[in-house]
Amino acid sequence: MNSRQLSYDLGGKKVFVTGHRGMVGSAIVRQLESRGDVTLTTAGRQQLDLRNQSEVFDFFKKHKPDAVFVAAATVGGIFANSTRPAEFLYDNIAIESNIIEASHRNDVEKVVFLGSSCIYPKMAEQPMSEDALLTGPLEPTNQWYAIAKIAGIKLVQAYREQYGRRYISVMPTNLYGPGDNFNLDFAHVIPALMRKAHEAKLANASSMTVWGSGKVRREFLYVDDLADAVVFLASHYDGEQHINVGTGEDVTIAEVAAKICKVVGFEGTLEYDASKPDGTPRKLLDVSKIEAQGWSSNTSLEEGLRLMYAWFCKNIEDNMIRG
Ligand code: GFB
Repeated sequence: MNSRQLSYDLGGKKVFVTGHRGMVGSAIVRQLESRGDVTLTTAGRQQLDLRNQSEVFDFFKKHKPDAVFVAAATVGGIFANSTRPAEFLYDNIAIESNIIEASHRNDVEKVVFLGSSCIYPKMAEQPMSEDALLTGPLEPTNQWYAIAKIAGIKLVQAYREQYGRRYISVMPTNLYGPGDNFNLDFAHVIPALMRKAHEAKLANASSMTVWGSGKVRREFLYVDDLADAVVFLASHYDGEQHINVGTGEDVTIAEVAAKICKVVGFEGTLEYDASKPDGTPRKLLDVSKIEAQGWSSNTSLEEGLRLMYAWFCKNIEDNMIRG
């Protein structure tokens, strides 16, 4: 990948990946396993409720990780975000506060906190650079999640400033890939449309529904590319400012819907449901900072969708699809 000098060597370390059953956490686990030189720690929801401070403090005291990836979060697409404001705000503030404070108390050397591109203002100049944070009002459909993630960035900065911790924040663009949530009440646009197209094809339906106008633009990053970036940044980045991770390219929802239908093999028409929200008009990250560090994404949207659909087909047969 890159031969730049390491700022933190993960080799030989005990690494706790929170949220390892989710799409992002499981991709980070795959990435770390492929290195073969770290000892992984994970904990399922039954074993550890990350919203519970005393459980988290006890877990850290017992397991003493050297490095922690904060991939655990209450997440969802535009519908879940706008209908579950309390869960999106409370759960995420509790999870990140507990993990970061527990990391500090137990002298964790490196924390990588993951946020989201929805931290930026709704009308931020595009592409959105890291400096756009807190320069304007948020998109209402995901303001609760965004506020929680902004609090996480500030926690990381505060622990750096007050305690000299080498913790960092990474802001991914919209993600998709194996392990995504296909439950239509929670799903982001790609898994939702993949599932709808698959079911429409099996039912020989003549059309399927796409929410909103189809005209808004989103940038999509394949989750294994994100995991590669996150592990790269853990080793090579130690800045106080959060850092964007994306592809630097965006498409309209209509364009991504057409690509999904092609990969799935659904040839019917798309009907746009204007009663559903569009959300933010455009979300494209400025990725010049991470590219200057020596990292860029390498999975095209077409290739990522093919890989994701192959995973979906295999797992739906085995009844392993969430939702
Ligand atoms: O991916 P998505 O749910 O979230 O929606 P956001 C993206 C766009 O796709 C919106 C449209 O304009 C949706 O109206 N869309 C079309 C659909 N059909 C569908 C469908 O069947 N399901 C869904 N879900 N969307 C989220 C935030 O915003 O992005 C989170 O709510 C987070 O906070 C995440 O930041 C990355 O891109 O609008």
